[in-house]
Amino acid sequence: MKTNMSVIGVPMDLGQNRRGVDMGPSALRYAGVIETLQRLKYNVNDLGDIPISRPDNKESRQEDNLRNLHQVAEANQKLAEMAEQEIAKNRFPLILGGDHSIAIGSLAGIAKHYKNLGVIWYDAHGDLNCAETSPSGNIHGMPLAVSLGIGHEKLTNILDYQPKIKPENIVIVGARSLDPEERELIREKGIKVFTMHEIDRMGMTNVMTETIDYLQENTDGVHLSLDLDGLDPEEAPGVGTPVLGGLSYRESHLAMEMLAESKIITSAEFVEVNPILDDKNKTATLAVGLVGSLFGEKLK
Ligand code: HAR
Ligand code: MN
Ligand code: MN
Ligand code: MN
Repeated sequence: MKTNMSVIGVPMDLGQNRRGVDMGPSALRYAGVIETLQRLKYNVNDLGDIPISRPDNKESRQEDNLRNLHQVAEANQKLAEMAEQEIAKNRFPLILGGDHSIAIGSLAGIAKHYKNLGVIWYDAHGDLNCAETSPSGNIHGMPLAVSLGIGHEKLTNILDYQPKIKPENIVIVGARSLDPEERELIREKGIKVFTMHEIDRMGMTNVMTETIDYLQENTDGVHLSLDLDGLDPEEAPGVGTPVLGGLSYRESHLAMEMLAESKIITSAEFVEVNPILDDKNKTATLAVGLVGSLFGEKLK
């Protein structure tokens, strides 16, 4: 991994309807994310937070089943430009959310630099909806579909190219809440998914070994998009859409450590930390522990 790193905070909560996730970047900084990276000898440039425009009351109502479309698109445009620039400077982009709709901008900026960007989507959800299939109208349930070129033009065409990624370069880990049409899309596109069922049966070691082997073969970089709701809500309670039966702290540490060893990760984001719903910053603290493992923290 590169020694030079740029941290970008994205205090976004408009991709869903629970306030508080906009404070995710602060909670992660408070929990010591920057100090952790510095201790691991990274040269860290904290670029601060991207400004997010608040919608006025009229605009905030759901339109075309895409809540806050304009503000979400605008923020993701800024994020895409910034992520793109940091990679151009040969710096590793580490993005702190914010709700998961920010993966639209991260991937738009990052994928520009790769022919075959791989993506590990560590999440309870598939985030493969579009306006036509979404049960909620929340854009944080759509970023993976958007990156495949499926969805509203304002989202799919950020930085004027699409799709950002190919279905065969995606691995979803931790899925346990997939909507019917998301399952169909997964089948149709042949997206690799390790649901909780497979993780229970195979164990995390085998899951990550397969994930790493699979992505190493055909990709020229791998983005880790880690949604904290991939973990079990008992260990990560500070998330807006908790789903029982998730990945443990230990399994997640192991996954991060295996990724560190493999050296395949070229960009990353940690999203959906909501300090308002949290228990004394437990979830942000856990997330910072995972950041440490991903970037090479060792026990001995
Ligand atoms: N699938 C549901 C929807 O589209 C729930 C999505 C919840 N999403 C996240 N992101 N927290 O993973 O509304
Ligand atoms: Mn998600
Ligand atoms: Mn999720
Ligand atoms: Mn560890």
